[in-house]
Amino acid sequence: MKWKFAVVREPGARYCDCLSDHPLRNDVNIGKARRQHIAYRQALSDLGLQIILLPREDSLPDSCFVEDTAVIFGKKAFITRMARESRRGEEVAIIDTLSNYLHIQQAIAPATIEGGDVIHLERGLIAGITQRTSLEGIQQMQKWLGTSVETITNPSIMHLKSYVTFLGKRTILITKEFENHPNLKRFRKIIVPNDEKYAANTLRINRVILMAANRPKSIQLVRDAGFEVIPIDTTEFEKCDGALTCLALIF
Ligand code: CIR
Repeated sequence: MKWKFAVVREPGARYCDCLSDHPLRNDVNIGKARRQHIAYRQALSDLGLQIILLPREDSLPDSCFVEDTAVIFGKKAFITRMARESRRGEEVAIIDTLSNYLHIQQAIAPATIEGGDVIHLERGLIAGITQRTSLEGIQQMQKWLGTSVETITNPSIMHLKSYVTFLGKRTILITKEFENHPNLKRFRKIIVPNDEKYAANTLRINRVILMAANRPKSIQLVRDAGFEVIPIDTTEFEKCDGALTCLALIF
């Protein structure tokens, strides 16, 4: 599957009120966040993706993290129901946009699910049952998308993809604590150093891997494993508990 489009949305006026447990959450620089967002969009565009830039949502602090609003597979999109009240409503503009390209269905309460919990493999998906995603959310998604979905349960984490991402070529980048999970046994694993856990969230655009620029040891490990890596500055998204995949819906 070759990705063609990236839906993105710039941080809005209330970005500094984002949900976050990061120690630097009160130190977010919105001007810098927007500059980093422009560079991110440019990198995706340079890789051949058509950028679909949504208007800012100034009243929704976390609305730049568009990944969480939908899970796309083939010609279908499953619109999620986010766990946190303050994020509900982010999906409205996403539905408007995606319905121009894809068949859409929405999650039904009380299920919750967020795109940050869903790993796309070459065939099928792996989904986390976490603080943000329930088993029922995954079951609804699986029914609509009609593909195989394996699960990894860890109720203490926010999103699975902060710990595991798929790089292609049967390889995953992963933090140590998930290394021995039975549903990940078949993959070649690259383990991020303990002081670079944030690096585990990578964005794969066809054959190229985007990685957080300030995690050099992990970048080197991925390059040594034969992947092309583009480092991207994400400091102002990290402070809001966001990373590279969170900022785009790719299809
Ligand atoms: C949140 O807590 O919901 C946002 N501040 C961060 C969401 C990050 N999204 C992602 O990992 N997919």
